[in-house]
Amino acid sequence: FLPNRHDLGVVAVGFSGGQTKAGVDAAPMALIESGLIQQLEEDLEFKVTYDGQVHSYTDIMPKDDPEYRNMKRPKSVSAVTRAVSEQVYEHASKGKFVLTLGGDHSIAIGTISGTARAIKERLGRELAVIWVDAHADINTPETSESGNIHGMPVAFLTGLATEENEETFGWIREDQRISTKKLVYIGLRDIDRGEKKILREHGIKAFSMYDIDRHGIGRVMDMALGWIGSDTPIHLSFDVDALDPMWAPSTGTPVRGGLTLREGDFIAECVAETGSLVALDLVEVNPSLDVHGASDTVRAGCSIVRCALGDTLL
Ligand code: 6HN
Ligand code: MN
Ligand code: MN
Ligand code: MN
Repeated sequence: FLPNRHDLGVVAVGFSGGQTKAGVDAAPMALIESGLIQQLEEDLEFKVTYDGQVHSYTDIMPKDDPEYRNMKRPKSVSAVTRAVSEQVYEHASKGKFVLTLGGDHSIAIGTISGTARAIKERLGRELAVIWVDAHADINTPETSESGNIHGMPVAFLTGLATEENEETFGWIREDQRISTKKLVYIGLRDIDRGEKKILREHGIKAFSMYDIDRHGIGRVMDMALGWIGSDTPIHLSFDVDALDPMWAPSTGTPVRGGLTLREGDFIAECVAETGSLVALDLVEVNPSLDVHGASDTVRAGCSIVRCALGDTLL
């Protein structure tokens, strides 16, 4: 089922509307300017399909976008993620590996729905998702304390949150969703009360920072991949705030006590090693939040992408 190992589709999503801090939309350009795509082509010998633009989707975002069901900018996020879903599906349905550069984490509503649909159509298989993050991003509009949709993508993707209305995520169909049984979290350390209840009630597999300290990252990866099972297509959604702010300070919702740079790369390497990775998101890099220069965070992001694509495997 593997995508052609050397065909890579890149989608650059300059979108920040899933949260309230400006700047995360500048991440794709910062990552690309630091040489990421060139490295994938030259060092990893990928045949890259990239339209050469960072999409901002301004033409499809309504000017009037009031709060609805406690969600901030619901129509904009819905329209953008719907467009992203089509872009990702376009690549994935042709058997390409898909790399999406965000953008805030709300865009995963688009990326994962696009991959899930393509994998179902092409292979009749269910997609597994590894969500690496300090946060669970599984709030429903009702449990969310912030109203920011980047804290809700997993709820929409699993069907825990649903909507009738086309223009506020009603476009998400069954074949674009994922199962809570095929979802694994790594790196959690800041989970809202409502989210904790959801994780428990649905028996969702989660490896928190506690588990990483207790067992070590090597055993945690064995357990995470064991839960998914071999020969299952994997979408890796990597929020850079999973890393400790010491390594990745330029992000909108930093939480101390996170992964080391090396643990982040190791997670990506282990997923690469399975040979089952079909898509990767790198999100929440915010170059304008430069604590001591955003270059550390951009470099960390590039490194994770290269590791996930097999750069460091012999
Ligand atoms: N992210 N749980 C908080 C909320 O607002 O719902 C934080 C979400 C952070 C989202 O980092 O992708
Ligand atoms: Mn996130
Ligand atoms: Mn996060
Ligand atoms: Mn919180």
